[in-house]
Amino acid sequence: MRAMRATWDIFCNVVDNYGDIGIAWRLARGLVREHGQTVRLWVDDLGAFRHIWPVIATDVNRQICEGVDVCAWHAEFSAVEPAQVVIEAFGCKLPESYLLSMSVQAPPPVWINLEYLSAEPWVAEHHGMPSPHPRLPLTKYFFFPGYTPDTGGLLAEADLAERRAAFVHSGIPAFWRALDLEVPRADELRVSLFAYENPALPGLLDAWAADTRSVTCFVPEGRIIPQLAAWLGITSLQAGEAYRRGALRLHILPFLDQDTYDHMLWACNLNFVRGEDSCVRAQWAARPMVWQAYPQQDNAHWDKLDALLQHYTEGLASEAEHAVSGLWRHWNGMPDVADMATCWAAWRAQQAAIERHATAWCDRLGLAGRLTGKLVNFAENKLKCRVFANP
Ligand code: TRH
Repeated sequence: MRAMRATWDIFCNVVDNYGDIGIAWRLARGLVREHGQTVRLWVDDLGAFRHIWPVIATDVNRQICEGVDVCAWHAEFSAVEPAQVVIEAFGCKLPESYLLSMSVQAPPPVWINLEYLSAEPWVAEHHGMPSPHPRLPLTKYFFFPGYTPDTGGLLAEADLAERRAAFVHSGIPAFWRALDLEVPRADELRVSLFAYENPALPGLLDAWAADTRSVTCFVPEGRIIPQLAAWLGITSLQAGEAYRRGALRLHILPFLDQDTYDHMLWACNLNFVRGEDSCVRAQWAARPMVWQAYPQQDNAHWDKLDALLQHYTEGLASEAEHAVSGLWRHWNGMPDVADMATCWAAWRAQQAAIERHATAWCDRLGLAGRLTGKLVNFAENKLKCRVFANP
């Protein structure tokens, strides 16, 4: 059934890094392309946006990109008529004047706070909960992405599996050649590394350098670069450079656009990812992965990590389960874990089982449902109720 065509305003305040805009952009594109919605995306940091989507101009107030009306969100917010559905991404505060305009609309817009993804059990209980505004006649709903059908599901395009299968079937050699890199040798392990600063990094690089088979690691430019340079004993590193230490070859890449980054995840044998969006993309890549959770105060992210690990390792035999958990936990600085050399050796010994599991996990992920479609249904149901209440 075709969804009702509605207007949407998505507000994205870039707090840190690329996850906020990465997710908001994926959602905006999906709403337009797959659900025929009319979308305005308000972004307060077009520079961060341009990093993941290089055609974005940073010096204009409005631009159409992939059918999305991309608007610069300035502190001085000019009056605009609110859309029928308003998404505040990750609890960003809507401009006061916009909120007031929302409150005098009849019917009022459907107002949704899109929350961060977590595999923790409380997510399902809170998904869809209303919160009336203390002063204005408005209600905000909390929409929680998640890994089970009773949550908001996960971001994924309808044709994602099909595109990935076609790429894996015939696109991988061309992908490496386009980056000016050789096609992998039969016993070589290709790894992508996207990470925050991490005290566990030198141990991991040492383990790779000491591996009995070749390990090639690709690092898009970012926060981990100074630590890599220090490990290499040099003062700086730039995209295009390559180094060899023992079995390890390191390639520094430019930061890729969001779609090319997907190809990287599909082309590698193992992906180190971080935060939220790259974590989900790595799961959809059906390749083994190691997740670095976004560090939070008092190590609150450890609960998030354990919650995902619990889901993710379901169905793995105990040795493979220990190998995955050990590497993830060590990478996230958790206590009572073996040293990195031991964790890496355990992972290597279980690699084949972990690879099979990554494919099975990807097939299971679909059970949670796709976030964009669930959000459209949620908004559509609320809109229908409002139309009937305000004939
Ligand atoms: O950049 P992040 O660390 O973003 C984080 C998280 O979302 C975290 O949960 C949030 O609280 C914090 O920001 C504020 O990691 P994340 O979520 O993986 O986002 C990275 C985005 O960058 C994702 O959309 C993929 C994209 N990307 C590229 O487009 N090209 C690249 O080369 C790489 C490495 C990533």
